[in-house]
Amino acid sequence: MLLFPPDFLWAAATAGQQVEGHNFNSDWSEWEQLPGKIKNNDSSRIACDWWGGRWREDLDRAQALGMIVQRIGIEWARLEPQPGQWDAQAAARYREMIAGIRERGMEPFVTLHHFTSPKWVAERGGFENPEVAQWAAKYAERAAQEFQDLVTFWITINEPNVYAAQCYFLGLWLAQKKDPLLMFRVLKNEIHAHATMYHAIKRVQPAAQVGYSHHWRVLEPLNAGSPLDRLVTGLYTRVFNEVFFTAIEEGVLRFPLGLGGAIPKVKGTQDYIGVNYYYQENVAFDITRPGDIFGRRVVGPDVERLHRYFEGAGHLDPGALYRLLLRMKEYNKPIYITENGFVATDRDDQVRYMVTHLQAVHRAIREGADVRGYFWWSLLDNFEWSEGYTPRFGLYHTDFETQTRTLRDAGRVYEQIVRANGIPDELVEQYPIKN
Ligand code: IFM
Repeated sequence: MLLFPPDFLWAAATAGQQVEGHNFNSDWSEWEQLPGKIKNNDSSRIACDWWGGRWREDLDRAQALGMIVQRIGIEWARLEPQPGQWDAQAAARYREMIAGIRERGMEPFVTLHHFTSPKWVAERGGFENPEVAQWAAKYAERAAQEFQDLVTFWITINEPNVYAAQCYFLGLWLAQKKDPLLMFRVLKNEIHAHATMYHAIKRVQPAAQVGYSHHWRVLEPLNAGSPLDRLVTGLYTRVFNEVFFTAIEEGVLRFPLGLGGAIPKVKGTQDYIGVNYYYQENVAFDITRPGDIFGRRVVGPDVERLHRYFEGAGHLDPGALYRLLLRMKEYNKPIYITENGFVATDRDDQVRYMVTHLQAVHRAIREGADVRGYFWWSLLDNFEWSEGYTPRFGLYHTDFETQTRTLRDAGRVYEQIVRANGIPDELVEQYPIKN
């Protein structure tokens, strides 16, 4: 048995817009109604119906699997539907939900911003507007005042780098702009927003543990012998993986070409490191793509098949997670893997992914990485942004017509691991880690 440390936090994660439904006041809800934005014209109108009360039965399911933590999101758009106007009813419903996590013996991790903002924020320019840092701080302060007796662990912003890239570099979501310089501005505003949220929470609740969830995409040159592939990979790595993280750790904004500079006020604004990791990707130089800073992301032939299930799939590489966790050691902070997961397919890919990636985590812990928790994405199939209901990451299958849930093999295997606080030998033998 590959045992994990005692008190290791096992969890599954969810996010507000993806499970709640009925969230009509967010920028995403408005945007997704435009034709062609979401695959199959799906919408998050009902999603998993948590706002209709189904959070109760799904938290029962999490408890039944033996989870120690439940990660959820709360929606800014519900809590502050107009600037400065706090919705007491929405707050009361979230209180019930968060208390419900505790009542089931689990610890809540609560995300404040998971890609979605109130419409009024979007109308004022959203993260393009530097004032967003002040708006977000007020929201975070109010949320901390409201829920401080129930919540110790806060995640300010989920995957700020993904948000900036999807909306301002790839031009796929919400603002749908393809403008690298604007993406830098948005990243900078997100960095400030995170830091002001951090300080706002700490003022109310000094003992809170506050961090954010960074999406790490391990990027490697398609052809390691090509200087141009290496150059463009370095650029992508810097912008996607490093800028946000080093700003928070070092107080320096390291944009390429010397753009950026010192921002000492944001330094040290994370009590733990939140890691979201899914896969590795290759990057090739491509002269025909100036708008993509001359880069092309390449997906491996081994996972082409998986595109039927999840278009984002790159190379599945548990070794990349292991290397990443070891690299995080130098920051001397607790690490929580706030997301890791894979889609259900017609084979055992989900279980294989889980068991091999957990072996990578175990190996990193054995070699000194202070990993304190692992949160599978996701507890149940939910609304996967512009991919709609096609990719299915759940430990539970969701039938969106009838809202019935069915436990998958991945859920059964996860329960076994969680209850044993380790990976049983037979699973390691069946799914050995290759790198
Ligand atoms: O569903 C998303 C989540 O909202 C953010 N991280 C990646 C997940 C899978 O794509």
